[in-house]
Parts: sequence; C-alpha cells; structure tokens
Amino acid sequence: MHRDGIGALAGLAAAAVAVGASELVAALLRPSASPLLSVASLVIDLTPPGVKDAVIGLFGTGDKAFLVVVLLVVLAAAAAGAGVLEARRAPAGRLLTVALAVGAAVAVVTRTGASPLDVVPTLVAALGAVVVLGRLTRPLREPGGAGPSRRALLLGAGVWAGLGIVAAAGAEAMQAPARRAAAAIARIRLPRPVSPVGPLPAGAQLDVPDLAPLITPTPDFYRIDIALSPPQLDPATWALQVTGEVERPLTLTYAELAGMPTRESRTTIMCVSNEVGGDLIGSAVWQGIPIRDVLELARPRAGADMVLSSGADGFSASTPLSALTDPGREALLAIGMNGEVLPELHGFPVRMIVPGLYGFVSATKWLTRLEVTRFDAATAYWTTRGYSAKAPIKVGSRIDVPDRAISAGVVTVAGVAWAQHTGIARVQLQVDDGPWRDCELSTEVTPDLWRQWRFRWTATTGTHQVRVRATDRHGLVQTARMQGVAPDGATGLHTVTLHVP
Ligand SMILES: Nc1nc2c(c(=O)[nH]1)N[C@H]1C(S)=C(S)[C@@H](COP(=O)(O)O)O[C@H]1N2
Ligand SMILES: [Mo]
Repeated sequence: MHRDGIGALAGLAAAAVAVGASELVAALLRPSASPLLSVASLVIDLTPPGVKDAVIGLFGTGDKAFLVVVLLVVLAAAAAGAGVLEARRAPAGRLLTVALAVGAAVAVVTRTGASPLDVVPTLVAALGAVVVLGRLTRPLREPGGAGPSRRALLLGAGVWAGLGIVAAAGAEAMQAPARRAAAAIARIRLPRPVSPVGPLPAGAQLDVPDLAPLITPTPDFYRIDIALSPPQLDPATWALQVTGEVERPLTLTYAELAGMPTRESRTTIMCVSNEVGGDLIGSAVWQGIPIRDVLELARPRAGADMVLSSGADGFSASTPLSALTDPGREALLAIGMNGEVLPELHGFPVRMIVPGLYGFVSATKWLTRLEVTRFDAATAYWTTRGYSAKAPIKVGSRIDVPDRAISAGVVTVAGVAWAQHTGIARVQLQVDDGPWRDCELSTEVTPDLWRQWRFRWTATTGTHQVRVRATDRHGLVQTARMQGVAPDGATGLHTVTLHVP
C-alpha cells in the first residue's frame, strides 16, 4: 500500500478516536466542554449574519446538525492530511494534530461560562489522536521496513476507528435523555391560569439596592436536593400515581394534569437547612393545579392524615393531609415557575409547593407519586435521617443591607422577613443594647410571600451589632434562642456587625 494511503487511513482512525474519546469524556464531565460542539459554537459566532440566515433558510432547525456534519467532513480532511504528512515527514503530522487541538481548546475556553477544566476532553482527544497516529504509522519508520502489511494496517485502523465510533455512540446515548427532556420542555406551552396573580400592589417592593427582590429570579433561586443531577423525565411518559388510603386510586398523565384548571400563587419556599441569615430561601410565582383538586378525585379515606409524596430521585416527603385539602392554603402541583415551564433543576415536570412548610416535608420535585397514608404508618426520607416528620416554617428575618462599608450618618438597613401562611405583623431592629424599634414594611401581597423591611439608622462612629426580629400575625415573636437546623429548623436572630469609621 502506498505511503500516503497508509498515512491517510491512520489519520482518519486517529480522528475517530479523538472525536469518540472527547465526546465520551465531555458527556461524563460536562457536555458543553465537547471540542466538537465548542468549535461549532465558535463558527456560529464568527459566521456573518447573511450566511447564517441562508443556512437556516436551507436547513431550518437542522442547521446545527448540518454544521456538525460539515465540521466532521473538514476534520476528516484535515486528519487525512495530517496522516499523509506524518507518513512523509514524521512527526509533522502529530505536530499538526497538536496544533488543531490547541485551536479546539481555544474554542472551548472562550465559550461563555466555560471553566479551565473544560479543556480536559480536548486534551484527551489530542492525546488519543497523537498516540494512534504514531502507532499506525510506526512500521513506516522502521529501518528497512517495507511498511505494514495491508491486512495489518486495515485491521489496526479499523479497530481504532471502531473504538472511536463506539465511544461517540455511547456519548450520544448518554446525552439522549437530557436532549429529549430539553426538547420536551421547549415544546410545552403553559395553560392560562384561571386565577392569575396579577400585578404587584403598590409598595410591595421597596426600592433598596442589594435588597433581595420580592420575587427571586429563577437563575438565582436556591437549589437543594439529594439528586446528583436532576432526573430527566419525559412528560410524554411521565405519570402521577395517587394511591394508598383512597377510594379511587388514579394515574394522571402530564397532559391530563396540565388540562385541569391551574392557579398562580406567589409563595416563599425555604429549606430546613437554612442557617440564621442564610440564603436557602426564595420566592417565586408558581403556577399549578391545586393538590386538593387531585385528592378530591381520588377521595382519601377517613383516618388518613398524611400524604407521602415521592420524587424520581428517591426523595420522599410527609405532608399533613389537612394542609393539602385546606381550601385556604394554595398547595399546588406546580408546572410553572416565574411564568415559565418548571425548570429541570426545580422539579420538571411537576413539583409540590405548600405554603408554610419546609421544603423537605412538602416541596417534592420530579414528583411521581402521592400516597395517602398515616404519620404512624409511613416515614419520609429525611425523617429516617434525624429530621422531624412535621415541620412548619418558623417565623424569621434576615438583614441584607448594608453589605459593604458604610460611614457615619443615615444608613439604610434592610432585609426580608417571613412567616409563611400566617403573615408578618411587624419587624424590629435593635442596635447594640438599644430598644427594639419598628421597621418600615413593604405592603403585604399574601401571607405566603415574604415581606421586605427597611430602617433608616443614624450610624455613629464605632463598632455596632445590629439584629433583627420578626413577629407573626398570631403575635409570635421570633426567638433569640439559638438552635441548629436539625430536626425542624434553625432559630436565633440574624445579627451583623457594622464598623463605622
Ligand atoms: N425530589 C426531590 N424533591 C425535593 C428535594 C429532593 O432532594 N428531592 N429536596 C427538598 C428540599 S430539602 C427543599 S428545601 C426543596 C428545594 O427546592 P428548590 O431546589 O427548587 O429550591 O425541594 C425539596 N424537594
Ligand atoms: Mo430543604
């Protein structure tokens, strides 16, 4: 076989190994770190708009697939060229391979949100390609060698290329569920709620820089769960089972559930693991089906007092049945968050939201099952791990500002306070050992949503301790007694030390 032919074959096999190995490593580490996709993304960035439009006009939504195919053809040509080069003047082909990998690495690290570690798949690709290219062309460099036998070369190149293709197929298979889920989310249109929340009342939001906004933007919303990566559920096959102590066990598909009347609520949810002053708390506009409507269809039997809800990740929560059937409490099977389809991280396709209860006893994400049962008959995930079976959210408050250096004079101290489902009656601030003084409160939207507060403090030179406490509608004053998060939520007053020069 001709030297150039040997080289070209070796180059193609090396490219197959590079693509397969890097796709597999990227699928395991971080799909966006794929050198192939990063180069495609760079090409899109560099393509003039006119050309882009023409390609989209020709291929429609297949434009990305078209680009990847073009890149693979270009890569094959470059790889064959590198192989020929290697066969003629080793190690020139391997050097060219390294240069191509450096180019790919540049594409990877210049993607938005990329981290330096994202070059790992590209390094693996470069290493794989260099080793395979070197091995397959080695017989050409052996002294007096007549080159490899045709059979040996075809076999070697075939095995390497086959391994590369198998790895690429494996990577593709690994990512298929995520891609299907993303495509499914993109196709969903939320129904129109029968009771939309409407605009915020005047005064609901205080105008204080750096104060937590009344509604937490979804990208800033805290995330707590036992899932390593969010379960990828396909709404086409997802179903909710309602079982246990019910007259009529039932199964609802996503379409059936989303076809029921939906309501919107502004509700603050919170993690039991939130330390005093912590940020494992957030507020969103949730759209969903009242849980009582679904339970009504199943008809719980007398004697049941709990609903054990299960998520696809193995999590379960025990929620008092009464909290879910109470017409005065907007407990939802949420399918929407802040006007968008419920994101994967927050429980797509369906999660529970129950005002007034910590997330671990109420806010099951990736919901698959509601089992009507009794507290003395079933135990939830965290309850077997040292947490309570029942856990209403405790009245609380937090200081958000000032969060930077201040100077003497009038300073705005501000934060949030919550007493979900009961409502906040008052928030007070204490400086050092001074009296508790009332803060200005934002207009209440619902008792289920936190309120903002602010206080104009005349700061004097020195070091000061500023602490906050809230009182709920029942007159319960937030306790100063310090308690850790287990078994049912931390207590204590958020206190910040301010240095006034
Ligand atoms: N399936 C599932 N749902 C879950 C959890 C979980 O681990 N798995 N964690 C719960 C806890 S402890 C909290 S505080 C909330 C957090 O919801 P978020 O991640 O949307 O903020 O989800 C709850 N729902
Ligand atoms: Mo939590």
